[in-house]
Amino acid sequence: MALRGSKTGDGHANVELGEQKVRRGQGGETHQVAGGDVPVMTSQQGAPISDDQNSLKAGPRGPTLMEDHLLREKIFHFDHERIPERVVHARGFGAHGFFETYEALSDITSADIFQRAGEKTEAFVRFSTVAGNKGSVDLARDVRGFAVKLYTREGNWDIVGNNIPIFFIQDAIKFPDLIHAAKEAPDRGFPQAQTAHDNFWDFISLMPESFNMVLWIMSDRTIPRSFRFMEGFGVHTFRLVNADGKSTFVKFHWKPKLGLQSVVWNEAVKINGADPDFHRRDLWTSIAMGDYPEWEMGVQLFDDDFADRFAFDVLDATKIIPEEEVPVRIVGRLVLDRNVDNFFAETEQVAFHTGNVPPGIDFTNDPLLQGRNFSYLDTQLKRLGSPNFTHLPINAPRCPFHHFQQDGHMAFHNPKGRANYEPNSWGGAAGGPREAPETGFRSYPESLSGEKRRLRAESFADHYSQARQFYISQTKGEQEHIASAFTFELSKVETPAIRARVVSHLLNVDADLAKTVATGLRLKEMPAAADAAQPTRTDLAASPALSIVGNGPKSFKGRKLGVLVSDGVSGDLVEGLKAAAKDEGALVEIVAPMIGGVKADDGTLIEGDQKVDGGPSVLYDAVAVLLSPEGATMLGKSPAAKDFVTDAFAHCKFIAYNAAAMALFEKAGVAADMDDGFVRLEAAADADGFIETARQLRFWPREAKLQ
Ligand code: HDE
Repeated sequence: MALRGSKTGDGHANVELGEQKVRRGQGGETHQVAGGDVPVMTSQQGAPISDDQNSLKAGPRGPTLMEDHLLREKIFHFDHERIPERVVHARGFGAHGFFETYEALSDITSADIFQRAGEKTEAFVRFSTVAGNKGSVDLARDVRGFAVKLYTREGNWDIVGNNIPIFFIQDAIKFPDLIHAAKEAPDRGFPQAQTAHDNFWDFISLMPESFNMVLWIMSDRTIPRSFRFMEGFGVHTFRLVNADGKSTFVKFHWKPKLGLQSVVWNEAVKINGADPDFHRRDLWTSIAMGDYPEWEMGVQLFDDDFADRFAFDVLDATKIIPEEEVPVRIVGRLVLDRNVDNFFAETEQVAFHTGNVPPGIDFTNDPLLQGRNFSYLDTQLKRLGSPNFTHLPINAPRCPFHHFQQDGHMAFHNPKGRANYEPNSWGGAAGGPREAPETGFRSYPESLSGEKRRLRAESFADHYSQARQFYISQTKGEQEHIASAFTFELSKVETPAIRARVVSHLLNVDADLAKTVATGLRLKEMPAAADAAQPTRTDLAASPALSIVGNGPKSFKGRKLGVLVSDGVSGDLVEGLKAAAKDEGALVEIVAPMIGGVKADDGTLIEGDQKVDGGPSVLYDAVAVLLSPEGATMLGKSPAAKDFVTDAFAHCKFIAYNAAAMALFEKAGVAADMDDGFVRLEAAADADGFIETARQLRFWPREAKLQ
């Protein structure tokens, strides 16, 4: 069998295939090549293909023949490769892993996953941004989706959450408006993947209920350093129901083992240019390296009494329950330990649905959750094209499943035998599956009454108190970031009246914040405070759990150090730094003038991971600049090398350096004795001290001086 397609002189060939033989085996024809057997290429129907380089023609320069069934099949399939992207959360990245139950919760829920301590359950997680299209950038200022599918022994359980514990709106009927306003304007098709535009702020400023969420999205929560360093939340109040039918309210949390960390806005903007895939690359790489990201599952459990006592309605998805009021009990862990084999088959085709709950877990009347339960099946049908999307391996339960649903596009698992309905009298196995009245899913029998009306409960009317509570729970630096984010976003709003309207709401949150933003925008005059359905409560105590900086990890584990080097650098120093980082569980990348690397003073070659203009310091958590005097002079002429230093400085990163590096610093307008964020390395032994210092992640005191 000829493999080479060079018969007509097109020059194409599978170069690795030199000497080979074809043989027939169980898996079809294979070629024996140096590296083992590779399968013979076939059509979709399994027919072996002799020439995949040339279409069928009448003469070498003649027209292509309509008869070419192989060309037709190949192009036909290609033309149909795309499916609709998700209407929200289009850009995402997923990975496989497992959930491990720490302790049995059988007194609280009959959910099988919580019955046996130490049990592991297969899991798939998809992280996402909300507003951007599938090809948009990772560091958009946006909420991150945190959707977890747990393949439990009693059916799939999807916790379709976000990295922020609340939402913009209280009622599902407003969701299409919210998303329309956030996504690109319909007339011009932009701006993409950002909320810094008129439509978003126009809508938001007419929806006071969104203001708690607005404070969260203007915080650094929406520019996480990586998926690995962010929390996840189920958002709504759910129910856990035990075998006796007793219900306990629950809110779900995911706490990252590596602690919380975000980037700063100027850094996010630059990362988007330097590496639009920053977050997906980070997750992929850490899993590929065996550095498995991990989160602990926490539950906030409470009863009707607490719900009645609590200052807000537990059915209102725009409110948190502070951890200080209801502690988060840790009940298990989620580990991501396997990258996908195929992005489309797994990450793109995975179908989450809030309605996927096993027995023992149930819903509440949160009107947003109720709307979601209605929505997700529609979206799966639209995207995946068939009600049989559950037959796809990524969506299929891992436990046995039996029902009488049948047919439809792409049906893989139709019921066997004659019975495809019930009740039936065929008896025994021939009769097919039967209900399980005792153990099957039973909705919690909450008693309900009320007039059928389009109403919003009075208990949902306080829109600002928790926004204020969130704001006062932040460190001073974090508060400044919030003010800058508002100022930035509103500066992109072209209509001055909308800018002022947003500030009118901020007056109900915090007068200083409103003033800072108004000043930053140069508003002509301070607007009056927006009308509030209920006055802002000032008696809610700060919740320390809400600060990112306050809950930092104090470790450089899982972080990335970028080392800018030149020819003549001390090989010892670089090795010392690499060893210290490795001991901490951190990653090092060498940034060199050329990708081929540099020659160290001892003659060894240090290979480059990035060329200097491809490895800007925004890609790293801390940097080191280790140069020879000649190297420093040479890099002093490179804008990319100077940006490496000025950006690391401006983004409050810890900077290790050797004496020679100071010549580059000078060219970059940065003095190494400026603050304690600089650490001088004289010898390899100093490296440990630097990594220890870098555990603080950022040298925040510098920020105040930069203003
Ligand atoms: Fe979603 N949401 N959503 N959502 N959502 C979707 O389902 C919807 C809401 C969330 O990685 C869609 O498969 C409505 C809140 C995540 O595949 C769609 C409402 C929260 C993901 C949909 C909400 C979320 C989605 C689009 C208001 C946080 C990505 C594609 C009632 C708790 C899942 C899809 C993934 C996806 C509808 C509100 C989280 C259209 C109607 C609140 C993480 O069905």
